[in-house]
Amino acid sequence: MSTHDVDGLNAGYARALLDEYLENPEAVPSEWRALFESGDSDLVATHPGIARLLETLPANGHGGNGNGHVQAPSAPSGPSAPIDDQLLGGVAAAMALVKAHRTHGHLAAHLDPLGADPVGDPSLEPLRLEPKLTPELQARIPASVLRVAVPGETLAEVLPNLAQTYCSTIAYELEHLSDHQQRVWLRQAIESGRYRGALSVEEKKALFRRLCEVDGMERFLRRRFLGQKQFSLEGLDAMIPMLDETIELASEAGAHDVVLGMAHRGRLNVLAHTIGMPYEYILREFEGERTIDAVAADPEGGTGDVKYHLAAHGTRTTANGKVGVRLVANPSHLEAVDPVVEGRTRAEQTDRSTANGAHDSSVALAVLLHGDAAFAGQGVIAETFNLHDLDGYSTGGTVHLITNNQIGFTTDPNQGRSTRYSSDLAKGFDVPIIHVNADDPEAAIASVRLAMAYRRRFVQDVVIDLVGYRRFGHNEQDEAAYTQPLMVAQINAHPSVRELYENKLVEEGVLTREEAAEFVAEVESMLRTAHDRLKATLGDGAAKVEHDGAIPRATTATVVTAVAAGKLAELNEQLLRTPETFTVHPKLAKQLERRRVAITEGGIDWGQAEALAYASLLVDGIPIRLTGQDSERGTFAQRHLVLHDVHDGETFTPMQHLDESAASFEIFNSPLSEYACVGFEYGYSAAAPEALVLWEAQYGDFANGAQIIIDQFISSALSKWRETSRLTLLLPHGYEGNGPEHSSARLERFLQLGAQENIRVVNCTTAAQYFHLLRRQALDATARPLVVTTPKGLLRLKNATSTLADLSDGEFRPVLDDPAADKTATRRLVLCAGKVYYDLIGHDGRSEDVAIARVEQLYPFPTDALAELVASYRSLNEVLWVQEEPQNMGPWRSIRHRLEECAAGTPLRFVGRPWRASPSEGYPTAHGIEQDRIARDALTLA
Ligand SMILES: Cc1ncc(C[n+]2csc(CCOP(=O)(O)OP(=O)(O)O)c2C)c(N)n1
Repeated sequence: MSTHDVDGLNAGYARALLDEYLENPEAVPSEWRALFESGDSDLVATHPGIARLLETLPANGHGGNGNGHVQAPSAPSGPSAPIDDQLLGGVAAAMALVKAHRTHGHLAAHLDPLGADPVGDPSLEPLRLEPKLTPELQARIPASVLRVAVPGETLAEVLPNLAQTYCSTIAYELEHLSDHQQRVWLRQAIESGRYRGALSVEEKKALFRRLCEVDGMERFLRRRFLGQKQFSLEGLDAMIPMLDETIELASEAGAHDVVLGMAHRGRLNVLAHTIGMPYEYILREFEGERTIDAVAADPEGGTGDVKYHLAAHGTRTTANGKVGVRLVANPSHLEAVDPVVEGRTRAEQTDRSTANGAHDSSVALAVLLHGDAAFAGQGVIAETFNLHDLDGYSTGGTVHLITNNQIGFTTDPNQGRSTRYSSDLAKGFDVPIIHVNADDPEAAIASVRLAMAYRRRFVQDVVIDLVGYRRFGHNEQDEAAYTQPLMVAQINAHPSVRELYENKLVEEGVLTREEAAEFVAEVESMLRTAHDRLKATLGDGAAKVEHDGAIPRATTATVVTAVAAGKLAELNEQLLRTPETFTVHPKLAKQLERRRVAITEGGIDWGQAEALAYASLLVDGIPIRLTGQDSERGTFAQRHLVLHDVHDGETFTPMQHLDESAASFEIFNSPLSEYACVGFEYGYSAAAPEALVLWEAQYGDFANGAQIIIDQFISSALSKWRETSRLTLLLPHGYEGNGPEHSSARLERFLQLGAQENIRVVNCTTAAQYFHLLRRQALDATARPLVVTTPKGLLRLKNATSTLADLSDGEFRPVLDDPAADKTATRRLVLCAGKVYYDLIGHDGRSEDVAIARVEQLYPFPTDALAELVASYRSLNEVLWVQEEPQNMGPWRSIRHRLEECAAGTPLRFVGRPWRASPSEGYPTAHGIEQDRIARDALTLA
């Protein structure tokens, strides 16, 4: 062996070891580790010392064979054979081959039940490597140098096992994970086969029985209710036993709740078999007997929703006790429910009796079932993934199951995504992906076992891509062959998942054909009996669903929102307290100091009123959660509920250190998302009805990024699902010359959505009003979402500040009269809402005899209070509605009929910006001119 050759060996074998070392130092033998750690690794790799070391390698793998060579580090063990160039080169190639299986094995895996050939990859082919890994060479390469956990003494023995592990009906993508511990753990778990262990005979029979139920129900419904939509699961039947296994393992890991989110596909099967809803209940829906439908025409009634959107809750008995399983109500908008499920799960996991909301992710598990087209297409998926490892949002690892039927409605994958797999997005979030062929239910169970073990070990999300097909059209009224004729022909000739599994079990001798037929018949008979029983009670009111379908109304009990002055002063002091060693930024310290003075001298501003509202609620045992972009400080540097030590950056949240705090205060800066973030808070608030949950927009108009959540959950959930919450949206709003995107919170959108007292919409003008509003929102026995526009310039406007007495007396007032008006002399009454009020009262063009009153609550509209206010003016010629927003925006078009009612015949006129396609001027000067015109028009009597 020439020196040159030895150097060649250095570059191959030693470099492979170095690669391994760099990725996972523990995986490399200690002698080599010591060598690599003796200096800079890169240098060591090319250091002539390595060449010299390698020169001392034994002539055979065991070393010390009497030829005088010294035992060298990591001498490969294995069958005796003279070390030669070919073998050493072969070791490097073998390592590359192992790595290729781990990285690209999925490309050669048999994942498609319809039999599409895997594309494969040259790196997986031993004869295409350099040197060629011929069978002879493979037989000479000892397995021990390859660091694999599959069985085999040599590469020749290892390779089939490696291929079986990585390229069969289950495949993995994990090499993109940035955490080497996770990679090593997953490789070990996968290659050892511990999660793919064969099922026992009993387990196999139970799995078969479950598939009979899944398949039996689908076929029964199709036969009996021809053409009714059921969004068949057929082709992905394994999903149900996978959920069984998930729930079982969640319970084993300590969960007492599983929260499920999914779209239409297979939902009826989930209701029956995962939630445990009796067949009768589902069959009743098909018979069209749901009470809520019957009352939809009633003005007091909700609209209800289609059967494959409704929420359900059940209790499952597992080996480790009972587990609550909740299927969250969702709209048609695919994947919109994902962040809602996360928020709900987070609420289940949070102990709101502790000061900062102690979070224990082991007690509940979120499971999201995704469609393959939706997973690749809907942006909310990415937004939701981005929440998964954040302090304020983590739920300890969500199990994502892509129910991949290789089609989206009629759209093929090559039209629906630019990536190879539907799951590819998840790679960017450091999430492992397991692909599994849905025709192999045992592999499907194995994928869940691995996924749940990973989640338990690393508290991280995991994705299972269950690849199957869709036996029928998008729904049962749909002809799939119009658009996918070849696929449909193939599917028609393809046995069902149950049939295939039956064949397998019969072949294995686990089951006889007779037993199998018995199972199938039993399921059929169960369904038939349930349907017959139901038919006997149809039309019998007593058997109907438990509620009458009417929307739960608001109660009329008044809420005390005032807080004793002494108590507020005390809380104010506590909020100004920081640990002795803590140094607040000196400029901020001065601002906070002013809050002390404001208590005695007046000048309580927005931020202080808000803080006092929160503190007073916390000591009364009301938990609070506030999130939004930069909300800890506040976009306009008005809040400062989280302080930062100027010396070490440590944070301190005085709100979490109140003397008598009886509930949690959670506050988090959110990621830059509206859709998922609002969805999350909606979910949290729906699951925590006792808590005040607030989401703040950076500027109000950005809330339209969450429009789907606003439309489909916040405003309509009560009518559709009888679901509501106290979710409060804080939306900065006000025309201050900052252009079209920072002026309007699009109040018109929320007001258009207001009906049947589903939400509350407020645009209030003083710190005290805000204080009372927040307290009312938390304490009102009737929970409803609140949309409140919050100010910008007003945050510091002296006129908008309040005194301690304003907080310790009174309540939130939906209308505010002009305190200085002469009720007899006033000829024009200007009504307005929000910040424009201050532009008007301070304006030099104001004529005498013009009074200015405010409508602080816009929905439900305070008709009685405003009518009374208007009537108190005895000489009115006209009533004006003045708004900053263009005429086609803002409140005008939603409240005009109410204003007319209140004006009771006095002429009503609009003053504001004209109809506009964009909310406001882009130029500050133009803004100033328009603002002035509006004020003059409103205030100048002709
Ligand atoms: C946001 C949204 N856009 C469009 C639709 C209409 N739609 C309903 S199902 C569907 C196809 C979904 O395909 P996939 O995610 O693969 O689920 P599958 O129905 O195949 O199970 C479409 C486009 C919708 N429901 N939601």
